[in-house]
Amino acid sequence: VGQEKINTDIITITRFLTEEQVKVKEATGDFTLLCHALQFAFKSISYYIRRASLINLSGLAGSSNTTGDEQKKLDVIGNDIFISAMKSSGKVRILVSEEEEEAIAFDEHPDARYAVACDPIDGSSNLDAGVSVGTIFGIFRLPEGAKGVKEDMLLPGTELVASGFTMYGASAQLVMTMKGGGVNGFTLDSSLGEFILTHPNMRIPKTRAIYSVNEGNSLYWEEPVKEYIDSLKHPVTEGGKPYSARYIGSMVADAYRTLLYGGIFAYPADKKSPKGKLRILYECGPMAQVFENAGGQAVNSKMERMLGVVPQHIHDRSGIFMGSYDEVQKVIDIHKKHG
Ligand code: AHM
Ligand code: MG
Repeated sequence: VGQEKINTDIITITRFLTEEQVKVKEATGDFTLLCHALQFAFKSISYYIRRASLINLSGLAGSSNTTGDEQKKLDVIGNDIFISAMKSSGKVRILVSEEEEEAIAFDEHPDARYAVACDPIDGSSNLDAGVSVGTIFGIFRLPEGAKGVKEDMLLPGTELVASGFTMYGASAQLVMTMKGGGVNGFTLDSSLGEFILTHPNMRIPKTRAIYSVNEGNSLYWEEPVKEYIDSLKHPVTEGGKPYSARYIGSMVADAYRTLLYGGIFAYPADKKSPKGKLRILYECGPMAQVFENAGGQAVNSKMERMLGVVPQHIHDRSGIFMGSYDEVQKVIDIHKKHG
């Protein structure tokens, strides 16, 4: 009586990946090593985010990145951590980061077979307020003979061998999926310094009355988007309740909640930003793979499958609607009606 049952058979991410690797006959261990480097980057970034206000890491770095976004000190640190981790893994041929205009080719590893796309700290406008931010990543395997140039990365999300994100919230949560596989969630136990499998085989609920969108942009929305969001707020069925709005403004945090609770997250293309805001390679694509593999859907503003979209350049943008299967279906149906 009163004795707690202690789990002494913990599944760390290292154990998880090792067990996955033996299932794949031709596996060389390269992918597993790459993932080790990835999770180390997540731990380091998490560490600096938690200490930011104590060690003067809040605020701007005094520069702006390629897209003119002002860079925060932590954006710079997160980017540097990520680049070193990928480089030192020896398994990455080329890396695209939101913070770098050009792709970074690791010519010192000419035989490395992987290409990685990342947003090292997504949602950085939330950083100084201590609100959750995250890292998003997507991993491609390069075809034989790839030269390690940025054009190698202009691939649709269907080519992603793995992707996911880490949310730096009350705890660090790593969500990861592999091509054709399920979605698994790990929580960083900071005293052990290990990501522990806490959310095996995550499935997104089929429906849920929650929507997540920056409604301040509604002036610029196209008709079908306006009609869709209106329909959520003014249910036509008798006794129907309007949806709840939840918008953090950190894609990773909004996505994580949507994955767990269900609902829809949208950042539509609009009259002001006809290509949308979020990036295909390291925001929309990886998220779409996670949501599809968890049983949800993800489409762009033309209602095309997000994973099928091929970026025209490495920082190309897209509108996105992603979430519960049935919630995204409603968006698709309304758009179809408009023709
Ligand atoms: P960032 O990569 O510069 O941080 O911008 C991406 C973020 C997403 O996390 C979030 O979904 C979106 O921008 C919020 O944009 P807005 O402030 O326009 O609502
Ligand atoms: Mg971003």
